[in-house]
Amino acid sequence: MFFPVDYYHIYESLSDEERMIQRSIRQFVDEKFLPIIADFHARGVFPTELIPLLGEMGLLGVTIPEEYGGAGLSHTVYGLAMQELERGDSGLRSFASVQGSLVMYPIYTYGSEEQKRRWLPGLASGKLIGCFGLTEPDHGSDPGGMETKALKTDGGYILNGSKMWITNGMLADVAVVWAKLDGIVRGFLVEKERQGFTARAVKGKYSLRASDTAELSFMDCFVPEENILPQAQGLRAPLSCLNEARYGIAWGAVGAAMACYNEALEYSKTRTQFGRAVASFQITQQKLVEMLNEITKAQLLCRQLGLLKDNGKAQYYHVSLAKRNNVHMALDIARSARSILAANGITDEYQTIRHMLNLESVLTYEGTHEIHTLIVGEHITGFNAFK
Ligand code: TGC
Ligand code: FAD
Repeated sequence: MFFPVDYYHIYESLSDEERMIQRSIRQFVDEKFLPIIADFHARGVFPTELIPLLGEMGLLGVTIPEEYGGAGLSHTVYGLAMQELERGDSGLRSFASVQGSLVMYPIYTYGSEEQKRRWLPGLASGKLIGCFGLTEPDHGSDPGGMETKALKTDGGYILNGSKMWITNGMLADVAVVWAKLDGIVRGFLVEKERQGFTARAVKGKYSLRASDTAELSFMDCFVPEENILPQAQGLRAPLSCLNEARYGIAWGAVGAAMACYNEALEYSKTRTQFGRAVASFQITQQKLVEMLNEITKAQLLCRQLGLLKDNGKAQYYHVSLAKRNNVHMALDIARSARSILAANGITDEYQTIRHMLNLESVLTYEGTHEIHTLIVGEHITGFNAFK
């Protein structure tokens, strides 16, 4: 049973509609997702049967206009949605954030009218699945060094190269692939059946087990002229998509932290040692208060970031600060919660260790903790410390 964590009544400042959406996603996670996640996590697969439901609830492309099948809602609603989904599992939020922010957003922002009409409604309903290929085996934090190349040919382009760690890569009907054409980063829509395009599952993950992760390879893969994203020119285009997804992660991580805090709090009240509830020991209380303290600060950060974004004032460095803070805080909370659950906390009878392991990936993807430090560091000092 999840008891909403809202020590400062932050969510009371939401509109009735926003609170209603928050409640309905919370209910979906409690009723449809939490009962099955331990099994999917153990088997290392994503629960694909929930995808149509995610579509029906408007969780795929929350901010994409309704005329293209999206929900046409605010960034604040998008954030709340990601928070509720990640309270279930980071893999569930990953699915929705890749589909919405990394596939639908670039098609909507950089695509032709035909591309938008062809892809967005199907992606919004979950009938089609997409993935986003930026990272390569040898280029993670430094995507500008990518080696995947596109060569102009009659009627289209030939792609060669590979992409690594791609969420939804095995499931995807279409991949948004970033490659250099004449030295400039461009985006291409590659359908799964294209000759020369293969996807191979990444095995052996201890983190984000209930998420599909793949390596994509392109060997003389032809894509027609109409598959290039006409408005996407340069590294700025994929980085702008990351801003959208990082924003959702900043909210999502708070959901994972709330799940861990809630579980540790409830456990500590019923678990007794030395004839007393472990919640009655000062050190346990200190851990719980630290958790609540950090969650409350992160909630305030999200709320304000959402308002900035809805008012068109959020900059990429605002997003980086929130992603950096909230994911790090969530991982700390997961570890601290696990210590309260002690031995029981290492099993899948409790959610905490699953969140803890997932958050190791979340700390790394969408820009590592260090990269976000340097993004904010460059903004406040004016010195670029990347290279
Ligand atoms: P740099 O020279 O700084 O910038 C190149 C051009 O891009 C502009 N720019 C941005 N534009 C929009 N949003 C941003 N956040 C931007 N950051 C920079 C910049 O102004 C410039 O524009 P122009 O017009 O002058 O050319 O680029 P750099 O090569 O020095 O790299 C900068 C750096 C390190 C910050 C960047 O590359 C970076 O963020 N690295 C981290 C890579 C990353 O986050 N990868 C994520 C892959 S996708 C993923 O992980 C999905 S997980 C999904 C899930 O499962 O949930
Ligand atoms: P590296 O870049 O090799 O970094 C290694 C270490 O060096 C890190 O600690 C890093 O912070 C540090 N470092 C690097 N450069 C600097 C510097 N200049 N200063 C200081 N420290 C530095 N990518 C996609 O394109 N699409 C996806 O859908 C996707 N999904 C993912 C799903 C999962 C489960 C995971 C784990 C990753 C996913 N990624 C995806 C890839 C992810 O974005 C990269 O892993 C991430 O950007 C880091 O790259 P890397 O792992 O190659 O680390």
